[in-house]
Amino acid sequence: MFNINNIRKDFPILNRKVNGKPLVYLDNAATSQKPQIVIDSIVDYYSNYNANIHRGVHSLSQEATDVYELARKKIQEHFNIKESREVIFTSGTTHSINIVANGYTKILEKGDEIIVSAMEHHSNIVPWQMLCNRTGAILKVIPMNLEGELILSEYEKLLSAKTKLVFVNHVSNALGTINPIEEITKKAHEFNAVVLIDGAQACSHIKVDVQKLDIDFYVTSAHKMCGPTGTGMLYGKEELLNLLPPYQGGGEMIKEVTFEKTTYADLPHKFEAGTPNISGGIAFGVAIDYLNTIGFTEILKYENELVAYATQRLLEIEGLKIYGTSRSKTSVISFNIGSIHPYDIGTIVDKLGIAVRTGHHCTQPIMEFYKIPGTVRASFSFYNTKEEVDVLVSAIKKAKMMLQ
Ligand code: 7TS
Repeated sequence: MFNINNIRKDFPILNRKVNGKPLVYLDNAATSQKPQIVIDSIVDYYSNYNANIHRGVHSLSQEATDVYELARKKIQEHFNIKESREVIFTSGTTHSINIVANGYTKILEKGDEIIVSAMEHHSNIVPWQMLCNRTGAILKVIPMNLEGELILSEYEKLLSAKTKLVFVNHVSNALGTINPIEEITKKAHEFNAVVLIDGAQACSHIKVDVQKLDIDFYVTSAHKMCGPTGTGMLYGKEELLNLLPPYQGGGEMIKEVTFEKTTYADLPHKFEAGTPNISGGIAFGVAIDYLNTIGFTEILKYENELVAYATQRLLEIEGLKIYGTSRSKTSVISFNIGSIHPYDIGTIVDKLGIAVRTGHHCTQPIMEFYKIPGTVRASFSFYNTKEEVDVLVSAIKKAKMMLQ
């Protein structure tokens, strides 16, 4: 049973005050808070079995390796990934995307086309622009409508035999739109294009089955899923990962090294050079267990109710405009009030203990589309409450009075 009071007790930070007021944390799209069980798993690793992995004959190293590899298994099962070697530990979504973008340097040819969507985070735009610069490939953009939905008829027009790669986020961090990734993938596959889905904003709300959706690459960050920063995942179908050269050279990614020639290790180690974030990987697995114990059906149901309530309450404020009104959306509400600068609203509500993000949210093309400098973004998690929404709404009313 979903019990909000018990859930909140799992997160020690939710008890603290900020600027003398109880913390109301509504910046979950930037990073989620961490339950005690995840924090404990990091302390436990460093207190009890800290050792380097995959290399020691000694017991401590074996133990650390086993727990780390168990975390890989948990990730594999959670995303219904066929083989554990298709799970690459990375430092996060940005790192995962860069591994793939770098890998396609030798595969793409001049004139090949790459499609991204109009609502990508900069980390799902810039690496592909850099790839285009290296290869002479051309970047095309799926446009969106005013509600913040991708225009799929335009996407279909962009697809052709020249399309090699398609990159779309599962959920937009600035608008909350849930994109129809199954349909996008199916259409791309009709042209033999490879699809990468940026799941950074989706994985804390939606359980993803990469085999059912037939996704080629799926990337995410642990820190958005109640896990620690500095850890993430690159999932890729084995045959695609095998085509890519390693991203970094170093220890643990080799089979044999001589001064004449190096041969590379098999998956997943080919992409995991050097000592990884061991405690981070372990805690990522614990975070996934934690989310599954609460249950994704329960999480989504609760969050949908919360966001519906927050939307209704925020719209009581005269002049408040929400950006991102797709029928299919999750826990993000981006808004402005008249010509008041979002930064000013963010600063005033912070004095009242409320954490929201203001600015362009690393999605400048979206801001350009709406012709605005930025938005105030309240992003919700399953540990937020309707009472916190009420605190936000009164704080914003107060800010509006002060700023108008
Ligand atoms: N893709 C999306 C959709 C994101 O929302 C983010 C981070 C990233 C990629 C990059 O993730 P990282 O873990 O590698 O940094 N988004 C945000 C945000 O909305 N506010 O702060 C970070």
